Amino acid sequence: MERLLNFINGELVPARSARWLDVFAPATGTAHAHLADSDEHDVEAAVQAAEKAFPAWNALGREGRSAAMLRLADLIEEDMDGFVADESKDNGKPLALARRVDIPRAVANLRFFATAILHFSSEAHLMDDVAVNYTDRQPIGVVGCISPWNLPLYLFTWKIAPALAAGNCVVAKPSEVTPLTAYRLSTLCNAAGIPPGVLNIVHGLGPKVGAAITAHPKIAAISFTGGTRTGAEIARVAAPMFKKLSLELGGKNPVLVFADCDFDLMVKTTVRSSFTNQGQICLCGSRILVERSILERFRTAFVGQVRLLKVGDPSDPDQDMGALVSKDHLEKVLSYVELAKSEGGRILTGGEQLHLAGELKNGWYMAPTVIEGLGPECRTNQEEIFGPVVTIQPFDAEEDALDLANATPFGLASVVWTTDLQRSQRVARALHAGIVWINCWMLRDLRTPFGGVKNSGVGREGGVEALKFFTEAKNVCIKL
Ligand code: TXE
Repeated sequence: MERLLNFINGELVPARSARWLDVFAPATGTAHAHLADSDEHDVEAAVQAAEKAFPAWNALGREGRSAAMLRLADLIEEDMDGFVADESKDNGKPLALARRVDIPRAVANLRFFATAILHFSSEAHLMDDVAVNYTDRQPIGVVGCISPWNLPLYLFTWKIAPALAAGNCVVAKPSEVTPLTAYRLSTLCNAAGIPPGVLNIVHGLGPKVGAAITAHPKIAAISFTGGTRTGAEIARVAAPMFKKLSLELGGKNPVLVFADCDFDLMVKTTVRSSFTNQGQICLCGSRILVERSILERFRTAFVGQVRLLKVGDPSDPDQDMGALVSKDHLEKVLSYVELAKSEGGRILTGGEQLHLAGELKNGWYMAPTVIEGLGPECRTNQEEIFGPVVTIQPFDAEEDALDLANATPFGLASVVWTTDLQRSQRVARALHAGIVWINCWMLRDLRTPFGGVKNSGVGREGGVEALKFFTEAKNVCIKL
């Protein structure tokens, strides 16, 4: 079985403990690789390598760093088939989705920040003829990037790219559930001309490697995407050390459907926003709020289309959905279906594990699930499920829709379906969310601020926000 090694100081090395973890293929439920089971000693080696590499990487200047990152993007693109196959195998997502979204987006992340840094500039504040202030934005030094399993290479590169472009050296930890593509990327770094120690990838468990990165006194900033509980733990440890923190956490995103919407486009897109990547995207809409006058029409059309979704072999281009990421996660999602039933919910379709045949018989598949009949206060409508499960709730007036939409501790994304321009603006302003999509979903411009409010996180990623996060602003005042 393939051994996935750490990448420290430009070298592929096993964990110092010489221990290994199993990595599973969700499609078949079988182990397909062994992963370095690292700990604080490996993190320490990575931090030392990063500290040593920092002055030269910074001195390379934005053009030099940009060139190396662009070469890395090219090398990933040249190996597109390999990356796509690995991402699908490791995560259980359809191969076609990895080819259409995950890997091209990872390439785009690297190219975007490699070129954004060339245009990044800072402010000057003139005090009439008394003095001039300018803002000097310097890289922080050594930074930590911790990423989750749902969009593995996409979110890994979304963090390391701005960090590296801004001149930092990185100690990164991909999810232990889906480490394969970050490992594949590490095998290309030397050929891309990224100097040893600039990007270090330490594999292993969150409570060991992630916790060691969080607590390390020489890692001055942490960018994290993952569960809200983990985010709170990272903040608990890092805040008293006064680290910079960017936390992109969970969501319980509402989809507001008004009667005046473009009905067919709305239904088609809502099927996508509910079940893309088996519902395992923090931006998926999981609470569908429908104006009562079209409730029946919506229910019939939506459930009808959901029943047509094909769940099966991720490598078969005919399938719409693959497997859930792990056995534990499947069990967690199924337990929410039981909870929904006990809370009085009616399962309109799905609700069960799917047992496929042959090689796939032990894979972790689940039918797309639609639930109705639950109020806003129940746990099903309050907690992040992060799987192929959505609920439908009716509303009468616009204010009721907003009350329902804002009635959770989360505030990441929301979707509004209406052709009334005034209403769309009003509702967008009143939603407690970091991102509002009007008559669309997942339309992403990498320049825009990305992140959530309330328990969905702290800080914003994307564009200039990310470059600002990965630099420290120093004001220099010169008396004229
Ligand atoms: O996430 P974790 P998990 C949500 C989703 C999911 C739940 C748990 O609801 O069911 O979170 O998923 C590392 N210190 N999202 O368990 O544990 C971990 O190794 C430092 C939403 O996979 O938060 C991994 O690299 N790091 C989400 C990363 O944190 C720690 C995407 C995320 O893992 C750590 C994924 C610790 N103590 C899950 N413990 C989104 N919003 O996109 C774990 N990690």
